[in-house]
Amino acid sequence: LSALDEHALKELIADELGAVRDRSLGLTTGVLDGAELTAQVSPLMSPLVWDLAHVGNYEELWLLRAAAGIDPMRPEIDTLYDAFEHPRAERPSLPLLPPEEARAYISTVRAKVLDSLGRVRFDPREPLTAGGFVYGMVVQHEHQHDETMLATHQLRRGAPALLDPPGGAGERRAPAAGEVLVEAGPFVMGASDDPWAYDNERPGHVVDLPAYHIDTEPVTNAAYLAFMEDGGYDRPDWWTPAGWEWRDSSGKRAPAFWSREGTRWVRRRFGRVEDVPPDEAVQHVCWYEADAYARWAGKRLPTEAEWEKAAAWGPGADRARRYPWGDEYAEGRANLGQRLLRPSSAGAFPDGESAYGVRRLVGDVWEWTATDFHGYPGFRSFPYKEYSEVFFGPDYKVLRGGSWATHPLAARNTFRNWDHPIRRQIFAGFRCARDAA
Ligand code: AVJ
Ligand code: FE
Repeated sequence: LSALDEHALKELIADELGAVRDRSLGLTTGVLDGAELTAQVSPLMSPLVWDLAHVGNYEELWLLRAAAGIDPMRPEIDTLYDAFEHPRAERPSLPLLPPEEARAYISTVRAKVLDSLGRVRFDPREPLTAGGFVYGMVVQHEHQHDETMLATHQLRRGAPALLDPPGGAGERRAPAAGEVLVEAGPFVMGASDDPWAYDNERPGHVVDLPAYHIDTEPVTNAAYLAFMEDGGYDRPDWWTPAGWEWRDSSGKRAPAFWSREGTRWVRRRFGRVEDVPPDEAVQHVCWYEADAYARWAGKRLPTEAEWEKAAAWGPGADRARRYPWGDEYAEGRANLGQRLLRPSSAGAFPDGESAYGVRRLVGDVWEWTATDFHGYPGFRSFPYKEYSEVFFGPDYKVLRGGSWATHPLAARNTFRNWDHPIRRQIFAGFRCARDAA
């Protein structure tokens, strides 16, 4: 990105805006009828028609009003699509634009954005547009909502609406050895010169870590099942007090969407019921479950610094990589971008391993870390506090790496996601770490 001149960058932006819109429409249009788009499948989620108009309204605010100085198109609807004015549970009772109107609104916004793109100057002294930042922010935002819409699809009941894409995971080799040692020493955490990095990834700063071991692959369903069968949910010593309380009050004893059929474990995935695949990365577990598993295994969750060093650094490295395998995104190195509708299995994507030999860090499942969500030293909110700053504190745990549903533009070694430790609807799993003796 940094290497592109303004003209080439604008062509890339126009292409990426088109690609993300195709994706959003593919999750909403022609796959579900108007009633289903307007319905709420869970109080945790918005009606899909809210997400659809919200991405267009966000685009209007940032690309038409802020970047291009164009007057509001429909200021009266701003309040409906402001995520802070209306929590998700309230959204179905708002006078939302019906599906046809929502599509018309977002496509009008888009036409005006493409029309004004050529006139907006990417002034290096103007942080909003430097390097095309605000356009990158809007593209990433829509991809993030597409992932949220996939979580809504997964929660929904009824006949399957989404098809598994053709192609599959590609080559699978023997899983890498159980864990690797990451030697003690400093690395550069976060981003300083990535023009599309979010505020919470900045600034890049040196972090010095003691040596640790980290799992080479995410924890599989088979391994998680071994924890369950060993009384994982019945022994308080493996759980934190808050985790044990969650286990009591929720009554959960298996990952979300799993159920027992005779002697087999099956799972519901986008409306289809199938055997739980043993080698696939476990997903739909909350932080408390991941943390209890790690203690059962004699390990712990990695801190987010440990996760990022394992992904971005390497023996003898003097700079961080953008992805585990190198600086450029390359198709086939990771299970990203909805190329599958599920995580891959241990041994898949061997060419995506990091310099330390750690696999499937990016893609497959978001990985819970031990770390609460906070700003890095020298953090400055940009361009608005409600993207990340208002979430800093002990209520949210950081997740890293992106899932199979995350687009490559919103998945990089420095990218940070966060959620409450009880949440299971996101595509999250984990891997373990331990101190080196
Ligand atoms: C970064 C995934 C926690 O969905 O709440 C979307 C992303 N921010 N719109 C969220 C986001 C504003 C955010 N997460
Ligand atoms: Fe949003």
